[in-house]
Amino acid sequence: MSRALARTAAAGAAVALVALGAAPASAHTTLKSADPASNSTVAPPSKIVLTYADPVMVPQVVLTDASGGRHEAGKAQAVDNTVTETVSGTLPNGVYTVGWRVVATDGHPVKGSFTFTVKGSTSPQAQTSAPAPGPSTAPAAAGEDSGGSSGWLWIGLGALVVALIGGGVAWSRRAGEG
Ligand SMILES: [Cu+2]
Repeated sequence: MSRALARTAAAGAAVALVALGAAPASAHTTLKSADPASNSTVAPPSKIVLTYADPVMVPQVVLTDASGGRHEAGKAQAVDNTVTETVSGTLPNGVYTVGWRVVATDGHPVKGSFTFTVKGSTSPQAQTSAPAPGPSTAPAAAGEDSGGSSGWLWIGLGALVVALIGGGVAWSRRAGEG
């Protein structure tokens, strides 16, 4: 078996496992599409639109930049299967994380997050100084890390983790109040 074929087979097995694991015993709703789409690069959006497989209620959407700054304007609105969150102002270029939470008609809360990138914005960067401090913010200039992509990946993952933790805390607080 060729190496490529083996890799394909392994990937296929992994996908099958994931599909099996993700197959819901009860049908919670799922996010079908988003605008801006996950991992897309877009001009500054005026709103975030999330479309679910089922009608949803009690929507919560948090839009954070890489520094943790918030960019949503007002509360998210749910109409049938669609949740809309207005974006505050014009987003500067950068990577943004959308964290969302909804309650489906079966009463089960569902949440998730994704990122998108804003490019071609005329809005000045809010912060051009150092990114959020961390133990390894400065990768060695001439290290074995030949490409910048893995650095960006880590920054993105870090931002995602921060957003998830922040969102989780905010949501659990709100849940506690309610
Ligand atoms: Cu459910």
